[in-house]
Amino acid sequence: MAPWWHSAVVYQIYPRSFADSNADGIGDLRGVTAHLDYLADLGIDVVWLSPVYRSPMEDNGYDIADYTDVDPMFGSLADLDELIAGLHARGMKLVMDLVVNHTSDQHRWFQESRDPSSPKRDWYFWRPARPGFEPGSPGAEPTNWASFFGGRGWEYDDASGEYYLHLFAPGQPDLNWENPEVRSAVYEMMRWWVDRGVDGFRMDVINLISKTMPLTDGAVAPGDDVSYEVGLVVNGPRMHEFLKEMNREVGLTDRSLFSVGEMVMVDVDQARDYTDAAANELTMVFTFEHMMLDQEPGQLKWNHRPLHLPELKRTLTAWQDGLAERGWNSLFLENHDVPRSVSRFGDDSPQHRVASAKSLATVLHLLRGTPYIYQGQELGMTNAGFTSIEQYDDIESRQFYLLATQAGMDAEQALGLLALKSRDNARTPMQWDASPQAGFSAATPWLAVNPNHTWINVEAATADPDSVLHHYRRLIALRHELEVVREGRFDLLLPADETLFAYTRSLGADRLLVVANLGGDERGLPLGELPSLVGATLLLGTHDADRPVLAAWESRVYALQR
Ligand code: ISL
Ligand code: CA
Repeated sequence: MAPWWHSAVVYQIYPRSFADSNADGIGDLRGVTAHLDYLADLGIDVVWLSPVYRSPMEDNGYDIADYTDVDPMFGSLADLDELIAGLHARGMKLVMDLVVNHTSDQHRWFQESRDPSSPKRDWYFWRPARPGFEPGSPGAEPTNWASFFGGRGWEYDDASGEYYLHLFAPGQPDLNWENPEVRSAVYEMMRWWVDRGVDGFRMDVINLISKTMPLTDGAVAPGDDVSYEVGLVVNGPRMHEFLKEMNREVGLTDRSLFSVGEMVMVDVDQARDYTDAAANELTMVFTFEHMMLDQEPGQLKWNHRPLHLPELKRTLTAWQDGLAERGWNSLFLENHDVPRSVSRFGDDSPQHRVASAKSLATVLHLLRGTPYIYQGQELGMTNAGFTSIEQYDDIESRQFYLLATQAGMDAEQALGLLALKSRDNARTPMQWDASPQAGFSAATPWLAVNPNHTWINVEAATADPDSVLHHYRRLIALRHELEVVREGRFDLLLPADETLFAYTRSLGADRLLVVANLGGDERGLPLGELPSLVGATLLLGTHDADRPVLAAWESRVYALQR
């Protein structure tokens, strides 16, 4: 029998932006619990909750100071128990964010580790300065590794004269997974959550936990930012060993728990090894190859270039094919780190927003794998539209602006790139209704609501049978109803076409055709290059007409005659 997550649809909640129950301008757990019927009506099976743990919030909770407590900003453990009960009562599951590549520098493990004589010194990567360099002087970092957020990956600690490694912000020191005490402390914490009722984990940057020992320079001159070399920083030699151990020690497979590994810079073959059921590691990985197609190859996301549709199709197809026999895919176009898909890959103008959001959803949700919806995506929420640096909150965005302008980029250009790529595009408050703060909060929110909430919101979308929201509801229902959507074979059609995305899914005698016009001009249906539509039934479409022409951003799903 297929594992339960083969029919599941996941909804990601970024709690600080979802719903504020106590009018302090910040979303919280009771806010989530208040909206569970909305998620159940949509057809959601699993909620992935971004971090709510105690945290100084340097990286909005991805810097954890206490793994077994809720930050007062979000509520209490009792509130979390209530959320779990509310989800379970509606047949939904809860997946917690597990951030164990690093902790916060406020975590007591790290506080103890600061003392060189502490038994926890080795729980993190403390290293002396590069030989021949004065500790703390330019270029003295132990290796040339960079931080994912820009700048150096090492922070100098005056008190002990050594550096600690942080692949993200200085407030996010990397845990040393080579140390078995670290691993057992993490597994114990995971068991604690499972015993509390959670149904699985989304594992933050999990393929960074094994680094190649000893830590050495990457293949660029010291002082240059190292490219994240596979095997050195990413996908290190003990990854499979650590994941198998975690699975066994926490009982992930035994208890049929959900485990999705967020993995940067992983390829299809590696992903298959991580998610092969026989390996007992992860149920699926969450990867980014398709999210990097609108940046210059080998460069940072700020080196923007337009998406070329055939490349997106080629990448998605490689993952569909590569994880067909063994392994399992995650399907997503949005999370809390990337821009809104309708602004990025669709057309968020009033004329095309609804159709393009629906058609992007269609081509994604009918692939094979587990679809993820990021809060507000089901409304066709758009990028933030910020125009000044003060409007941004995100640590990565602010760091980029600072470093880029220091390096001579003019402010206009930096702001233009932020408007395209900042993580805050995804983090503006959820738009519930047309009221002044979008029904998110009775106070001024921590990040501004998008002015377009007056027409893009849950209340309006619920009332409109042609809304993006109702289209998502239908896509989810198709997955629940049709085995061909869950398990069918994927075949891409028209690979070189620059605006049409078309494919079939086949299982036994059942066959679906998905065809979408991902462009702003009307397109003829190339009937000669598609399977015959004679006797086909239209299961779902974005437009009323059943003509041999696709309108701008129109998509259709047909059940084909055998
Ligand atoms: O956000 C990114 C680039 O804009 C990614 O490189 C991101 O840092 C990477 O996908 C890892 O993300 C995860 O870990 C980070 C955290 O900031 C992200 O929010 C989280 O999703 C560090 O914990
Ligand atoms: Ca609140």
